[in-house]
Amino acid sequence: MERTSIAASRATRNGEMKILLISANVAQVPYPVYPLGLGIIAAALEKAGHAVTQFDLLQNNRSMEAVAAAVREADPDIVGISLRNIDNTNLLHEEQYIPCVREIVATVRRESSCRVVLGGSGFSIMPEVILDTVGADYGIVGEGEKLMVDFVAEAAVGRYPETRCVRAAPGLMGGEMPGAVYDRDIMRFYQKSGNLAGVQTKRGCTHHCVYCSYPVLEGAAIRPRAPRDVVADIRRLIDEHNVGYIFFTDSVFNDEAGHFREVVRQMHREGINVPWTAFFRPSGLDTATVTLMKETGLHAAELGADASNDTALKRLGKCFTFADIARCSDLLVEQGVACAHYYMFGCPGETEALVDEGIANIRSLQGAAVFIFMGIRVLPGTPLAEIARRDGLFSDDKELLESVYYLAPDVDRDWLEQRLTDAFAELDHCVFPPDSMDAKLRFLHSLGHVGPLWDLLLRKRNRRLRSKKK
Ligand code: B12
Repeated sequence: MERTSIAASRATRNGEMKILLISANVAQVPYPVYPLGLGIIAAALEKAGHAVTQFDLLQNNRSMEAVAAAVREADPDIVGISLRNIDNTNLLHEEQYIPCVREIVATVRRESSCRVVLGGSGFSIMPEVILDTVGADYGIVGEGEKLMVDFVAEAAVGRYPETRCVRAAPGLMGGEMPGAVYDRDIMRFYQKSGNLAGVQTKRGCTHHCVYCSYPVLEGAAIRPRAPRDVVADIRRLIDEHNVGYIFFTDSVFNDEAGHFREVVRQMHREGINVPWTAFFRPSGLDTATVTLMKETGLHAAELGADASNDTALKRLGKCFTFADIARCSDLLVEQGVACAHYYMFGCPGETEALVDEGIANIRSLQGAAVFIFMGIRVLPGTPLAEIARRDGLFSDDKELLESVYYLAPDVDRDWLEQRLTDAFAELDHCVFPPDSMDAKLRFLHSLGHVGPLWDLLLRKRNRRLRSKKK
C-alpha cells in the first residue's frame, strides 16, 4: 500500500467515510434496468459503517450538471462508479457507453479531489483499457463488495493500492453475497419501465460457450446464495417497493446442480407468488418443476439458445441440439409459460446454407417469441477472441473496446442482413433487427404495463392466427 497526500483522509474517528456511488448506465435497451450491482456495493459499505449516497445517471436524464450537484451535496471521500455496459452489442445500430463514463469522471474531478474507483461487469471485461480511457484512479475487477469495503477501510487511514486495478478472485460464498440496498427514489424511476427488479440467486457459470464472458466475470463454479436470503430480497421488493415483477439475473437460472429448485421450493414454502422471469438453458426441465415454478409466479422464460443449427451450436460450445431447444420450448409453452429465444447469426462454422437451415428451424418453433442478432460481439478472455484474432479481426486487445463483431467468413454481411430481414419481416413474433421493438416497448411501459412485455408479441400473433381460423 502506498501512502498518499493528495486527498487527506477525512474519516471520522470510528472510520466512517462518505461514499458517493454513481450508476453510469444509460442504456435503455430493451428497457432501463435497475442498477443492482450498485445497490449491492451500497449494502456492503453501509454494513461496514460508511455513509453511502446512490446516484443514477439515467434517472437524472444523463445530466452532468446533476452529477456535479450530487458531488457538491455528498462531499464524498470516495466516488465509486458502476459501469454495467460497454455497448449495446447490436452490430446494426451500435451505441457506445464509455464516452459517457469519461464525462462523469471529468465532472467529478472538477468538483472534488477525491479518489474515483470504477467497478461493474462492463468495466471488469476490459479493466485496464477502460481505466486509461476514462481517467479514473482505481478499478475493482469482478465482484466488488469485499474489495470495495477493504479499499475504503484502507483509504480511511490514507493508504491506497499500489496497482490501479485490484482483482477479486470470484470466491464470495453464501451470506458473503449480500442482497442489495434498493434505493427508493431510484427504484421509483425504474418502476416506470415495467416495474421489474433484479434479484441474484447465485453467481458463477459452469458452461463453456466460446463467446461468453460470464465465467470470466463470475467464475466457473456455482456459488449459491441461501434461498432464505433470496426470498427475503423478494419480500422487501414486494412489501417495501411495491415491485410487480422479478428478474432473476443469474447467468443461467436452472443450473445442473439444482440450486434453483431449492430457491423455488423456498419461494413456495413462504407463499411467494409474483410474476418472474429468468434465463434458462434448454434442458433439465420437466413438467413437475415447471408446475412448481408457475405456482411461485413463473411467467416468462428467456432461453439462451444462441445458435439455430446443430453445427453452430457445437462450435459455440453448447451441450444441446436444436431438437433439445424445441422440446424445452414446447414444454414451457404447453404449460402456459411465455417463452423467448435469442439467436445469433454468423456464428463460427456457419455457411449460407446453415443460415437457411437455422431460419427454417426458427420458423418451425411454435408459440415462442424470437430475438435475432447479427454477428457476435467479441470480448477479451473468451475463446472467440482467439478465433477472431486468428481471422485478423483485430490485433490488440485495446481494439476490442471499439465494438468488434465476429461474422463467419463464409457468410456475406449484406447477404445475411437481407436474408434475415426477408425471413422475419412478416412474423410479428420474430424480432429483427433486435431493437426494432424497443419504441413499442417504451410506449407500453409508459402506459403502465408490467414486465419485459415481449409476450405481447405472441398474444398479437395468436390473435391473428385465431382470426384466420374463423
Ligand atoms: C441479467 C442481465 C441482463 C438482464 C437484466 C434484467 C434486469 N431487470 O435486471 C437483461 C436481459 C434485461 C439484460 C439486458 C442487457 N444486457 Co445484460 N446482463 C445480465 C447479466 C447476466 C447479469 C447482470 C446482473 O444484474 N448481475 C448481478 C449484479 C449484482 O452483478 P454486477 O452488476 O456485475 O455487480 C457486481 C460487480 O460487477 C461489482 N460492481 C458493480 N458495480 C460496482 C461499482 C463499484 C464502484 C465497484 C467497486 C464494484 C461494482 O460488484 C457487484 C457485486 O459483486 C450480465 C452478465 C453477468 N453475468 O454479469 C449481462 C451483461 C451486463 N449484459 C450485457 C449487455 C450488453 C446487455 C444489453 C445491452 C443487451 C441488449 N442489446 O439488449 C442490455 C442492456 C440493458 C440495460 N438497460 O442496461 C453485457 C455488458 C457488456 C457489454 N458488452 O457491454 C453483460 C456483461 C453480458 C455480456 N455480454 O458479457 N441483461
